[in-house]
Amino acid sequence: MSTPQTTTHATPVQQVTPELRSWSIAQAQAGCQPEDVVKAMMASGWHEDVALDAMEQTLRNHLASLREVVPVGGSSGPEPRIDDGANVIVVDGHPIKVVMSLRLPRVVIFADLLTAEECDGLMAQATPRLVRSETVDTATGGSEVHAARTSDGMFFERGETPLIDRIERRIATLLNWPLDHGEGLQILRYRPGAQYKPHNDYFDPEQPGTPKIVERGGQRVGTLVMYLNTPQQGGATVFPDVGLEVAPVRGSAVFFSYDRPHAITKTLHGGAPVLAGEKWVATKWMRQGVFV
Ligand code: PD2
Ligand code: ZN
Repeated sequence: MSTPQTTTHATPVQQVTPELRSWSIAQAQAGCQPEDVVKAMMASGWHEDVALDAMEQTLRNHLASLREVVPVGGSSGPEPRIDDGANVIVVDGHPIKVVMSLRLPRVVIFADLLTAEECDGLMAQATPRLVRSETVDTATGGSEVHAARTSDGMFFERGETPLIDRIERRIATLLNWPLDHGEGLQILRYRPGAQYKPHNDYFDPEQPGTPKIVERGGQRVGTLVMYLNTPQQGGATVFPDVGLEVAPVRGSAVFFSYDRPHAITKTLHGGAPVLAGEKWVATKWMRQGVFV
């Protein structure tokens, strides 16, 4: 490892520079033992006691800053009832299989959330309205076409058609989150080569456009991506922080939630490039409050 140098070797006063601070946090996040980091600092000319103090102070400040990122809307968010070991959840007579669940990031994968007819119906209703996807621009609160997202998409109004209304009610029951806290369904179509680079679905509190975006319904607290077809090759939904890849299979879905708008939720995710065939998804984002 290459350690940021001390400001001087000549005087006993050594400064903990911002560069050194971010370097030691990065080492800790990469799984390095604090004593190895201190050893590397000493090899670069740091006195042992100064290196230990710097390490302790940096990590203490970093942990305190994480505590300040408060959960939105209390501690509970959208969550399926599976803590009793349920392998299948029946919603209005429709059996949905639980395939996998992970605690951090909070991810649950479902199979048979949608029927083949429902997938076909959503694609057919969306097709005439597909346009090149835009990404929310948190700098301004508006949206813009972005190279990170090379799909075509559209939004339905909540409850826009009987099919959409039925699916939205099923999702609300499955995830125990009120219907009116959900954004309208978004449909995306990826052609071969299209992808959605890794991003977070919550709105970055540091961005100037975020207060305007969250005026409507508050922060996002959960995402459900439903697969409407099975691409021939590629197109997994990926979670790079934990090396998870969810294969897109028609009718199945991946749910993930984030109780605060922060990287500690480990919900960074993306849509890997589609290698052959098309990929169609429907996304439901859930807000902290009523989304009108
Ligand atoms: O299509 C996907 O797999 C995907 C990946 C990341 C969708 C979204 N994000 C999304 O709709 O937010
Ligand atoms: Zn996303």
